[in-house]
Amino acid sequence: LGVVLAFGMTARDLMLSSFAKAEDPNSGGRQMPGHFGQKKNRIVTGSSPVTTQVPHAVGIALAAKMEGKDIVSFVTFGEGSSNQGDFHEGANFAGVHKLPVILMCENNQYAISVPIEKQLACGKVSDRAIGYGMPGVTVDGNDPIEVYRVVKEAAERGRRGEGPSLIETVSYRLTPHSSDDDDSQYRSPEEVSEAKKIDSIITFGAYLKAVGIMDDQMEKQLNEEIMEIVNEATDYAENAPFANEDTLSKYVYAER
Ligand SMILES: Cc1ncc(C[n+]2csc(CCOP(=O)(O)OP(=O)(O)O)c2C)c(N)n1
Ligand SMILES: [Mg+2]
Repeated sequence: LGVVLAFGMTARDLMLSSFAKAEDPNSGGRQMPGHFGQKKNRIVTGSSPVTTQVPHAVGIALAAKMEGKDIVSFVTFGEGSSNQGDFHEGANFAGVHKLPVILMCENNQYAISVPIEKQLACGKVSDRAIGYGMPGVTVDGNDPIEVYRVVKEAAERGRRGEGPSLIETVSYRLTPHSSDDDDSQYRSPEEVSEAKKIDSIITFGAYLKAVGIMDDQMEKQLNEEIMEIVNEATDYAENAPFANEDTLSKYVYAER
């Protein structure tokens, strides 16, 4: 959500997707929420099988290199997804051909019910970078400034023609994987409540106050403004029409 909001998607776009309405820019209400795609903001739609997006991003970077375009493609995936073949094939191809792509693994320490210890034989996801001839870094995913710094560095590297980078951002999944998932079966409530204390909404807010950029009044105002945007987007999307039946077969293969 954070990434696509930064790329220009709006709260209204996201709510239209959640309510599966016709005006949803991601898929016209066809895909599950979270399957982002929006041409005007250059967000390429993702598929449901995890990690298919990595070869897609590498292919886009290859096209950019062949066409001499000054772009860097950016792709995210989970730490569970970093065990799929698609990650390794995509990373190897990008490394061999020095393609301008940033591979960002959002390590939230769980793949549905499987904890990180049962996912990786190496210590960190970023350890894998050396095997594919690219730099790999692990940063605190709850620290927005640190994440910004390493992504900026990776983008500059890509633009200079030096090839891909692997970034691992470590955070924690604060909710169950989905509404069908009972996370009390595989982790303790204490573990979750400890992680909530270091969520970046709290720690980054405290940092902004400590350095004198934000005060309580500004925080209150910001929260009220955000709430207003979210409420407006929710009302708009809830009242928007569903797709008409005669559009049922649209976008399955191609539009003529
Ligand atoms: C190829 C494939 N296998 C299984 C699934 C079912 N599935 C959806 S999300 C998920 C876990 C992914 O974990 P991770 O990559 O860590 O991402 P997270 O959800 O934690 O961000 C699984 C197994 C899938 N979508 N695709
Ligand atoms: Mg995960």
